Amino acid sequence: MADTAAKREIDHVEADELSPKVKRAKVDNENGRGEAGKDSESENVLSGFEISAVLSDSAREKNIFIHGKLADQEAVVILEKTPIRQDTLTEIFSGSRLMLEMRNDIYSTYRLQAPPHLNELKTTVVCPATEKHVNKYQRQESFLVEETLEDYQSITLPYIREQSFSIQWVYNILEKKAEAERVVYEDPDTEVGFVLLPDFKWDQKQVDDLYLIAIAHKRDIGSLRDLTSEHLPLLHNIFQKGKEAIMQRYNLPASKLRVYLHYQPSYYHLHVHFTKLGYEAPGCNVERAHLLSDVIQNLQSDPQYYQTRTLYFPLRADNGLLSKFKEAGRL
Ligand code: GTA
Repeated sequence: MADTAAKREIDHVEADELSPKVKRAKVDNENGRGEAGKDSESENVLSGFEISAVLSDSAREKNIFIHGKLADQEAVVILEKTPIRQDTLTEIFSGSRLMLEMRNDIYSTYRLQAPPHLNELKTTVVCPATEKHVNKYQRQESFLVEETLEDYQSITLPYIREQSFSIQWVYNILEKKAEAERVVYEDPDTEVGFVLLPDFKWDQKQVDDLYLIAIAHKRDIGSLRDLTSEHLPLLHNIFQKGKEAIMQRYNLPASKLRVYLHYQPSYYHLHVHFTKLGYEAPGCNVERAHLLSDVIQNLQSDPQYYQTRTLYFPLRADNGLLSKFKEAGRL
């Protein structure tokens, strides 16, 4: 029953409530063009991609992470099959080629070749990719780390000051040098303002896997650890206005959203993840995701909560920070 209700809701959102921009993107995609489709249509930058290794793949998630070289530069390419949209079903059934594989009693299986524009792969390219990118996407064992405040100051902080990923892409968004046309909502205030836009993991074709990020304009908050009660107005603002903007644009109420921060994040500039409840977004598990509503309450009851608590998080086997914890005898 719940599923049917959810599907109906998505139908409704799909058909009626997506913004003109998202609708246009859908139409463009249906015509074989994406929002950035002009580039990919005219030039296949991946035609010369030289594969050196498959970093990981998942039959269940239907994606593959590949390391290789693009014009002599290290690159990571991620290919991912996208969800099947309900509004494309009629065309899939009427416009595809169907090859019978087997028939037995009431059962039969086929290979269905959908029209090319309904058979696309979401493709993400990181180029030039650093060694850290290659490691990040490699399938590895994880270990849970226990970080006291002292560990944070003596191990984590020095490490992230030297080793964290560049956040140039974040500044490009805040300064409208990139993705400006994708912004869903902005509050320009320098203290409590933020930019809300689709995460680059979301292709925006269906709300089923909705994923947006809110990036704070304030530049001096690296992660959860830096938050104090002083930041409550900023957090309240992101929570409230982010939910309102998503309701307005995608007709998705707050009760359908999972709003959280990562600890540790990959990028040390305050940002909040907004994903659809029920969608198992990478990194939404309890050892990494901290619900924004809990963060707000914790800071309300103790202004220094995140500056004093022991925090737990997973690290992959060859993460440099994990080695630092091991060297310090903390693992
Ligand atoms: N709009 O340029 C960008 C951009 N970049 C570089 C990162 N993000 C961006 N969004 C826009 N434009 O949700 C997004 C990321 C992420 C958020 C940063 O910013 O998609 P975080 O600091 O907490 O870091 O959040 P996190 O969660 O580790 O990053 P990420 O990349 O999501 O990695 C988590 C895991 O997700 C990875 O280990 C991998 O298993 C998986 N993953 C990453 N990218 C993809 C992908 N394209 N497809 C499928 N799975 C992916």
